Amino acid sequence: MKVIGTAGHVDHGKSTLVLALTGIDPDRLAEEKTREMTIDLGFAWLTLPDGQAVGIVDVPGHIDFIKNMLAGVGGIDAALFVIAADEGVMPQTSEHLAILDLLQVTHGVVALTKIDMVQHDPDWLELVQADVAEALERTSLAGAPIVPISARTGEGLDRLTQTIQQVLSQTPERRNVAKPRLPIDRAFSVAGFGTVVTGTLSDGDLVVGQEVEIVPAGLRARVRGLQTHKHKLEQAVPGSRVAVNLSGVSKEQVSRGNVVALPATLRPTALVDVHLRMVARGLEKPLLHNQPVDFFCGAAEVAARTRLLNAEALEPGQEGWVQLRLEAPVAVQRGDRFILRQASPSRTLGGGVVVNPYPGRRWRRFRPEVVAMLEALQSGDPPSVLLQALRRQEPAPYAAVASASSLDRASAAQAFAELLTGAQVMALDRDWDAGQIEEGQRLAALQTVISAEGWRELAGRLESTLAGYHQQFPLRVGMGREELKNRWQGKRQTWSPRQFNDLLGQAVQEGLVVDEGAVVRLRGHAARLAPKEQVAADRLLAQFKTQPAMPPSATEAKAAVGEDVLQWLLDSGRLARVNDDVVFEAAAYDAMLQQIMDFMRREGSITVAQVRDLLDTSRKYALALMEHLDARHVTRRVGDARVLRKAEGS
Ligand SMILES: Nc1nc2c(ncn2[C@@H]2O[C@H](COP(=O)(O)OP(=O)(O)OP(=O)(O)O)[C@@H](O)[C@H]2O)c(=O)[nH]1
Ligand SMILES: [Mg+2]
Repeated sequence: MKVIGTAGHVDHGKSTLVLALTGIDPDRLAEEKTREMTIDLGFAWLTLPDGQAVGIVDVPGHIDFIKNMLAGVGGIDAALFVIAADEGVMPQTSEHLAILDLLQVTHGVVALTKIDMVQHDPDWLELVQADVAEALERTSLAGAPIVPISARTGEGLDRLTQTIQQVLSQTPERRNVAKPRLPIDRAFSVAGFGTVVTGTLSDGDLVVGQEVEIVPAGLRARVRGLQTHKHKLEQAVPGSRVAVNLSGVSKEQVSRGNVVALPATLRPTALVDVHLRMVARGLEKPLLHNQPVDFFCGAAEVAARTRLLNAEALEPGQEGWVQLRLEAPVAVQRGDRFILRQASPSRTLGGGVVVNPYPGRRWRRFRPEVVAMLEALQSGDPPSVLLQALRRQEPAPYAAVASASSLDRASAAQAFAELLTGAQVMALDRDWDAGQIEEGQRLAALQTVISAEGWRELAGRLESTLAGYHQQFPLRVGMGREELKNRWQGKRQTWSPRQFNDLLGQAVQEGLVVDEGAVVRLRGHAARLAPKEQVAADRLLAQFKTQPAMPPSATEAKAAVGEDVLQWLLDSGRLARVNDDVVFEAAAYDAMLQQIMDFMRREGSITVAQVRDLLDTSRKYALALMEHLDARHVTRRVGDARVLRKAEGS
């Protein structure tokens, strides 16, 4: 089903035309009859020659009631733009046209009405037509058909209905994503039925008996009955004018601007990121940062303040990114179109599209990354939206990225799968299997998600950090893990140990670095001694080998070869450190450990004295070895003796 909305200057004949086309007088209020002027929205319907029924929303033209006009124009498929031939383009002709343009209403018909008033002057009609065509230029209604008519004589009305039918045949089908939204434009009560709300339904069907939520009022109600064009229905479809009889709420609890939706499908928000286009002309001053404005979206109206994200001020005709802080929550969605106005003097400032209904926080101004994120969101393509959210905080857990993207769960998961397939993102979690992407649960567990670009940057930083370290300490095998983590993550981030391990694991897997356990080095790095140092090192090692169980102390070794060479001997695995001062030659260390283990397996336990005798060493070395094994949880002390820990012994 389709809905058209009238527009045009006060008294130009909108309501009269609706009556002439449909037989229904849209002006239903007593005050409207006495003042001969539309004050609030009126509703009617028309059966086109091809048999399809079309809803009509009739709006007031008077500037004082422009808010009501804005509440009605939200959900229309096409505009019935009414211009009186005798007056031509007038102030609200222009303002309504600007509003339709900002709302991107791209389909419409111009009814050039009251031609009976200008019949004496045929040139005049031609002049006005040219004028109107010019006014439409550079708007979303450029080139719309102009049909001269008279509601009084009936001249041109048939052609007008034909043209409406033709224009509507070109409008896109309403989407149905099973998430019905009915922005309430009227709420009243009917004796014997109770509360009734009306609106133009979008995005899904409403069904009698359904439980619904009124957002942002936060009320639950049940659909007791449905009507479209005064006909009872069991199910209402998107794009139709719907009256919903609600049980469970009173008329006083619901008002224009609230939205009827299925429970928990629409979350209210009081902070929205929007792309704003300013009206082309008619403003004395540019829009400023922190300016009070009125925000109109759907049938809702709420006061707001601007936060200009990429401009000091927005001049007429300019576009920009704006965060709006609303004084009360509203139920809006990404992609919804809105209008910004100032109350006094009454002016339409601009309008555009809600790009991010849940920014969650105040953006800092003039941040390229914020603008990039909003641009991606506007492009509407979920993968780039998700990628932008990831780029802002990577490496990050999947859940954090998905939530920052403001995509719904299913689209985020789908977008992530696409990005993975296209190798634009990586999930570095060691225990993750990309084959299981379907499982939302598994996605939520991912801790280390990064974009391919982000990874390249990190890999580059890892390489330069380690290269610098190797240059500074050529004799060291590599950099300690803790120090590496601090340098690699930088000052702005704190990675969890798990994230660090995941990232390092990726670098190892790619062959960039070698993980030596305590230290990490670039693959190409080999600590090499100068010839003189090599001689000293060889001499020291020979000394260790001649007295393997009672070798020189660390202090003596350091005195003999220097700190760097000693460290190199330790890092390269030629020497093994047992405590601050006790160091063994590596092979000797392994052999002694083996002897101790064999003894314990055979005898059940071992004392320090037994170690001393077994290895033919001194008590100092025996004790150092056993304390070392205790510290490594290989052994456990029981009285004077040591036994193997369970895990080792079994
Ligand atoms: N001569 C002539 N008068 C017309 C025609 N259409 C409307 N009128 C008269 O113009 C006056 C205003 O018509 P309305 O239909 O109330 O105008 P409107 O655009 O709905 O006005 P608002 O809703 O207040 O913006 C009424 O007195 C109508 O009788 C027409 O085709 N010919
Ligand atoms: Mg009217």
